[in-house]
Amino acid sequence: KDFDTVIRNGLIATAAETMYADIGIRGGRVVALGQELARGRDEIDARGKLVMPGGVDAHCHFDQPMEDGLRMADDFLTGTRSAACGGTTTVIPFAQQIKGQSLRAAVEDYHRRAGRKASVDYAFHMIVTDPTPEVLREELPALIAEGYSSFKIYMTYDDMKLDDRQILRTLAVARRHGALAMIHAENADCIAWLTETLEEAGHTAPAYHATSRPMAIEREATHRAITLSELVDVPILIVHVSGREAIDQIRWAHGRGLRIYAETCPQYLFLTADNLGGGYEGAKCVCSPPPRDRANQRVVWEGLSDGLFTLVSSDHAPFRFDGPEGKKPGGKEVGFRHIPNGIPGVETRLPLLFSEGVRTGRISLNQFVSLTSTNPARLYGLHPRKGTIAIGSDADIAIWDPDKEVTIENGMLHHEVDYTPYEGMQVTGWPVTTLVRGERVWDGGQFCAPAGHGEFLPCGKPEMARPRPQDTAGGHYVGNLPDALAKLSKAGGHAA
Ligand code: DUC
Ligand code: ZN
Ligand code: ZN
Ligand code: ZN
Repeated sequence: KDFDTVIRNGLIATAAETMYADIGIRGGRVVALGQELARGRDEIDARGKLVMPGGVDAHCHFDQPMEDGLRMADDFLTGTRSAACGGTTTVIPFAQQIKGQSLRAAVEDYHRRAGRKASVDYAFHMIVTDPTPEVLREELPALIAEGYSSFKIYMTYDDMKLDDRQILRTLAVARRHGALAMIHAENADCIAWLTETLEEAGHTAPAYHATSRPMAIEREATHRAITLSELVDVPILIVHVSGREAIDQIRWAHGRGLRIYAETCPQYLFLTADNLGGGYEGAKCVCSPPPRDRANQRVVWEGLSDGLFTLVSSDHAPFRFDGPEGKKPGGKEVGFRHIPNGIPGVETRLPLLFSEGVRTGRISLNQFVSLTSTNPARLYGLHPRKGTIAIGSDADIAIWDPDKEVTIENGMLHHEVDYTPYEGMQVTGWPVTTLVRGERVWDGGQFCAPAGHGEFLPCGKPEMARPRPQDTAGGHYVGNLPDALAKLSKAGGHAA
């Protein structure tokens, strides 16, 4: 009945509750929540602190080789280190299929990349770029069943995009086998035409990246993705939603009762297209879709507070600015077409959202936990092991000093990128201790994870990926019950 660790006197916030309680941890799990718990071998005094489930960053890129030989600065060692120091205890990066490659070979490749390097737990989303009959019939269903229950589909980028028919076929597999499809919604042909038109006019500076990807092309692709999802009758997640027009499409879909989930990222709350201007330094904020303007930032904040968005992820895509393989390759300024798309942010995601979201009252503390931890865990089949503080859940916990004032500087961050887009921003509130399965990985300003502490997490088939109930009359439909109940009712032969 003794504890390995007891966290005492903190204010615990989950997606559903806020309570004063102590947390007893044994064997890496939460085994007691209560008052005046017995002493643990290790005691953490959280008086005056906030105790929250560790963040689940369900969209980040580590060690993903790019088309033109570009390399990411963060691998699973430095990427997960940065996550841990920012209060994130689970990450879900991508295993990208290269066209011509089998999906399984891609997954195996990324397991090798992860090796024993991770300090926080991790799962994988697949990226399906080559949905051959073999992939759709054999590999994808098998991999979904083995714990890779989500995948991303691109509507743009020549080396990754699927056409609408390929998307429909792939979504049909998601529906049949219970996976969640994530869609990058931008119209590839519009981008290609705008890019060549800008280049012909000699406009190649980073600022034109935003000009080449206006909101209309995200709006169109978002609407098309919704339509494809409706045809197949399967929920989808629209990733990295940047502003009003895409949000309007998603609200329209919700009005029709469609299960369209939406993700946004800090860049759409804290950056604008102006950050891409002012010379080549603007390359530091080149990501896709591009940041919009202040009015769009406000609409994204509204979508967070009113529940339009299911989750906030970093979309950490770690390219250096200087150096041979980054945004300014070999010190050379390149046209916007050649600037790798993506910005770092796995460590700053939670503090930025806490400071500008919770402290200003735009979202509640419980919404903060939902958006950054509980919902992503649910969406990807990791709940209740991850994403909450409850008896039996992994002791993945971030202890925050809610009043700590921090000026963000790249030097204090733990990624390998040589800049942060948020340099100089002032935030209030920062995680001071992070535990992964009960072990300290970040404490006293030090990264302190035991080497290779992070484990691979097979994901269950997410409840949220199920199609809408077709017939709820008479209560015969069990598809909407939580997994455990559905299993019970099957086993007991008592399904209504
Ligand atoms: N999409 C992502 O999800 N990440 C980086 C670049 C992109 O286009
Ligand atoms: Zn199946
Ligand atoms: Zn994307
Ligand atoms: Zn991404």
